Amino acid sequence: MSTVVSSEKIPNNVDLGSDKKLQRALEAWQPKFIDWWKEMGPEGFQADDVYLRTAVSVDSDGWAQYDFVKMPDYRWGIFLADPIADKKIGFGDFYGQDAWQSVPGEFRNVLRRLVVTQGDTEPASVEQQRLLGQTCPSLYDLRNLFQVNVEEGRHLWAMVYLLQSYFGRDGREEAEGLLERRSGNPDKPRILGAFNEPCKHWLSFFCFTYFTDRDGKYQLLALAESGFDPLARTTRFMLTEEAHHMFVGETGLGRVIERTCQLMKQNKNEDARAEGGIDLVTIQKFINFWFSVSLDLFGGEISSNAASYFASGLKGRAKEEKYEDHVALDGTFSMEVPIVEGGILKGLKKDDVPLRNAMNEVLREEYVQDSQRGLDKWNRTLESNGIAFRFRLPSRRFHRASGIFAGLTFDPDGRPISREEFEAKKGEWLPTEADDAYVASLMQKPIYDPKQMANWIAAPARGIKGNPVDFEYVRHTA
Ligand code: BYC
Repeated sequence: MSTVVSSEKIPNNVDLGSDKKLQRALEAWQPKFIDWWKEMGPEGFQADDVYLRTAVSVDSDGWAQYDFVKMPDYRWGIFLADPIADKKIGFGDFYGQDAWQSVPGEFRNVLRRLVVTQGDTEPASVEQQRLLGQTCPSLYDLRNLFQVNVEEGRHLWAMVYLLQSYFGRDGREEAEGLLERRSGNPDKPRILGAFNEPCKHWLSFFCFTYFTDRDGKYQLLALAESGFDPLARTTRFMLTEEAHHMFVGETGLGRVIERTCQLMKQNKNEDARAEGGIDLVTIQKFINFWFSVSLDLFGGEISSNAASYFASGLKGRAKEEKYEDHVALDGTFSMEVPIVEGGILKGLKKDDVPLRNAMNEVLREEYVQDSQRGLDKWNRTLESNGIAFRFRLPSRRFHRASGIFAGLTFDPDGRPISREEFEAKKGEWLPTEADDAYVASLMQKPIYDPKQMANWIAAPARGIKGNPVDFEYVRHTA
């Protein structure tokens, strides 16, 4: 197992001390990161003690420690999963050859772009969530928000480490750029669509951590297969932290739904809004929104970029070992594609796409199936409460802004419809301004009393790391 050095300015298990040039570059970037964190990180809580998990090793038995820490003092470190001896490239044209320990020259630009795209999402999400603390439903949730935020910060460090160590001057410039772009800023937006969407309230936050962080899981699984070994090892360890983010989303939405059921039952018209809760139809609309913008994050259904990432061994499929053919030169992937004539959507037809060009869709398919699990669970809650409503994932064609369905109009069942019909019905399918305003209106007052929980959400089943639910997870000094 690799040795962890925690005493240095930047905790790490990459023997940073032996590479003075790299160490200096990262130490020069560190204060810029802290400035960015103070400006764009959680607003209003930087001086509070927060009960946080900090990665201290990559040992699966005890990789993290829990303690109170002020967020700007969080020990953001660099941790790579332990190396695998004699590691080989697991897919693509170089299948079976030795994994790369340095950047292969011919793939330098694409590899850098992949690392930058991944890295850009991490600070973006912190920016999207920076005001949420001010409307928190409980100290338990406030702490979970901050846990997610500091770990996204660590994931940024992970990508910056790769840029600074392996990509020379361009890498250093890209590392600066990661702190300069801003989520939702029209002049210097974040790279990918969903990371410029505002995350105005906690319902969106839970949908984001359920659906958008799950894209993160699948992208990281695909990068964890990379033939560029430092990227594979970095992303493998990031996945350990990512699991908690999706837990926050899944249990967060689960608790909102549980509470809605309670409120519906106590109202003679089953009207959750009348009881100050979030009705099921509104929750479904937010699911439709965040699921569809997260589907866009997988890239085009038919993508020569994806084919070349795969061919060159840079980005594989999630859990590549479960496939038999790791070269994927002969196979095809059957998918439905739109028939568009004269700019008008006429219908759909089946198409067999060369497998390598369909790699984004292969990953998206697994993502869709994984996303369904949460809905099945929430539907069981509805069932056990005797409520007839059921949540559904919309079709992957619905409300898409990138790929072959971009700009075309489908209903949530995936049926082609006219633009007029879409416009007329979109308020039934996607959150309206009024829905956003209603949900936000429930969250005007933050709950800082550890004994309390907002009315619109049920308490969690248990607290964190054996502590009670009403533990003071954030010592907030207002
Ligand atoms: N928005 O061939 P195409 C996470 C661009 S989330 C805007 O269709 P490709 C996290 C694309 O860049 C995981 N632009 O797609 C979650 C390309 O531009 P260029 C993040 C988009 O390249 C929560 C062009 O359209 N990780 O970790 O096969 C909290 C045509 O591209 C979008 C990664 O994404 C979009 N939605 O696939 C915190 C992994 N989609 O190059 C963190 C690294 C596509 O022609 N990234 N475009 O200028 C990749 O693997 C790929 O870049 C993508 C796109 C899968 C994103």
